Amino acid sequence: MNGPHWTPQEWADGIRRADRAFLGRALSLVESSLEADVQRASELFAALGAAPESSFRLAITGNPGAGKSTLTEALGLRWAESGHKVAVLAVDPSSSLHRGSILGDKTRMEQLSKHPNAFIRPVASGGQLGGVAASTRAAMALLEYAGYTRLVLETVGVGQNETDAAHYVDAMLLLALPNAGDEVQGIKRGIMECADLIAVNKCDGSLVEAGARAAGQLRESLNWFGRDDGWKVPVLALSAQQGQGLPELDEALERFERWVRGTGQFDARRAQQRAHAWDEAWGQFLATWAEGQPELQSAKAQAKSAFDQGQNAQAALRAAFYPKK
Ligand SMILES: Nc1nc2c(ncn2[C@@H]2O[C@H](COP(=O)(O)OP(=O)(O)OP(=O)(O)O)[C@@H](O)[C@H]2O)c(=O)[nH]1
Ligand SMILES: [Mg+2]
Repeated sequence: MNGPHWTPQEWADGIRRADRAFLGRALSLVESSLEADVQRASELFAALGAAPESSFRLAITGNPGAGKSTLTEALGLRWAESGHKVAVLAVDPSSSLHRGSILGDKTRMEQLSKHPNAFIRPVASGGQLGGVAASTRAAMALLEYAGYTRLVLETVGVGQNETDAAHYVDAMLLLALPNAGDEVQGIKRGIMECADLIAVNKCDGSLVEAGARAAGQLRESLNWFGRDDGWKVPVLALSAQQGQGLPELDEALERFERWVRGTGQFDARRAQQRAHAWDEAWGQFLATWAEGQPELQSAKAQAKSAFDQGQNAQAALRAAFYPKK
């Protein structure tokens, strides 16, 4: 990224006063995998110091078209009006193909994006199936340095690693639809298991009754997932578009936040996330480092050719890296 030549200190100051130009560029910086950008990003984080971890982070998941963006805008406006500083990271599946593309019409969050207390950022899913970009953690940290207190991650409701979002947030909200029970909705077991709250959206017009039925079915199927932490996952009926059920959902989220903080679960989850982040960073660092080690690379090539000739991969690697004297 050919950003202006701000010093790391200038970057850091700009971000701390939530200057949108600095913040926008910093978010692009952490998305970039160019060596020069990775270097600049690490200098920036060094200048910023320890992460404040000062926000409450919510992921909204659900099948395509469930109303995630509509709900994000409605909830976001509510929070922004009440004085919260709200930041939205909307994972945009298309932007892995068209880097830097702006959000499609329906995900633009027209009103929220104009609110002085809100900041909306499309992020590329980077081709990851779970729809959470690898740079999400760094992006969230930047938003916290800038003073945002509520972070919403709108995920892509497709793919095998949908539950990945749990590595990044304090609460998972699943959006379902009125038409049927969970099997018919195609909600996967993993997603049901990690949802802290469920809302059946589009409970308006002719769908009010069907919505109530779907909520009942979802409540019943939750009985199959014995959560042992004591939190009873609420299932609410909602119309993100009309606003019915929105205050109740907001209240349930607050109740969850009090519960998660009060029971120590919050700290435990963040600790797990930090451990996950460390493993991820170490793995990436190691892989990049190994690329630059000729001896490693030649042993690896030797192992690979044994593997290609039918040897077991572990056996081939061990033979190449720990040759018997
Ligand atoms: N009737 C009704 N329609 C809704 C409601 N919420 C969203 N919609 C409509 O459903 C469609 C999809 O809404 P989005 O908010 O874009 O859904 P999404 O889950 O963000 O979709 P993707 O990001 O593409 O996965 C839009 O046409 C919305 O206007 C609702 O509460 N009631
Ligand atoms: Mg959307």
